[in-house]
Amino acid sequence: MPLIGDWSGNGNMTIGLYQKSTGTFYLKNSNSAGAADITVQYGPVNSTDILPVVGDWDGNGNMTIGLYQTSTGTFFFKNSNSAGAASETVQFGPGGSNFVPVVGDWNADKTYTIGLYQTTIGTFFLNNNNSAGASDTTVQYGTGTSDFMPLIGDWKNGQ
Ligand SMILES: [Ca+2]
Ligand SMILES: [Ca+2]
Ligand SMILES: [Ca+2]
Repeated sequence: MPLIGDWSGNGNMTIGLYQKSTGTFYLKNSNSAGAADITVQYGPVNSTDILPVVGDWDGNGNMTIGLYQTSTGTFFFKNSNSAGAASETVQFGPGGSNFVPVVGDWNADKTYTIGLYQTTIGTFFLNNNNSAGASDTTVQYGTGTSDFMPLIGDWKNGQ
C-alpha cells in the first residue's frame, strides 16, 4: 500500500510502502527509486485487520508510522520510525469495515490527529486530539456509496 509523508522533517513529502504480508514499512527520503532509507517491521504479519497510517503525532516536524485495527477501531501511533511498543493508543469509533481511517492536521497546530470516514453514509468524523469520545468535526460529504474513497490534504496552502 502506498504511503506519503515527511519522514525526515525537511519539509519535503516523499514516498513509502507498507507490505501487508510482513507488516513492514519501507520509507524513502527522496522521490526516487532504490533501497528504502528506513525499514521498520511494526505491523502484524499478513493481517487483513490492519491498515497503515502515517502522521506527525507529536508535532515535532517528523511524520512517523502508525496502524489502525479495523475490527476494534483502534489507532496505534509511534513517535519514531522504529519497532517497539506504541507511543499512543486510541480507540475511536465502533470499528468495522464501514469505517476508513483518515489522519491529518485539521486545526493547523502541526499535530496530526485521528479521523474516520464512514463509507455507508459518506461522512467524515474528525478529532483535534488523539483521544476517544465524540468527534470535533462531523461532515457529510459524498453519497454513501462504496465507489468513493476519502482524501486528505491542504489544498489551499494554509489559507
Ligand atoms: Ca522529507
Ligand atoms: Ca513527529
Ligand atoms: Ca492538529
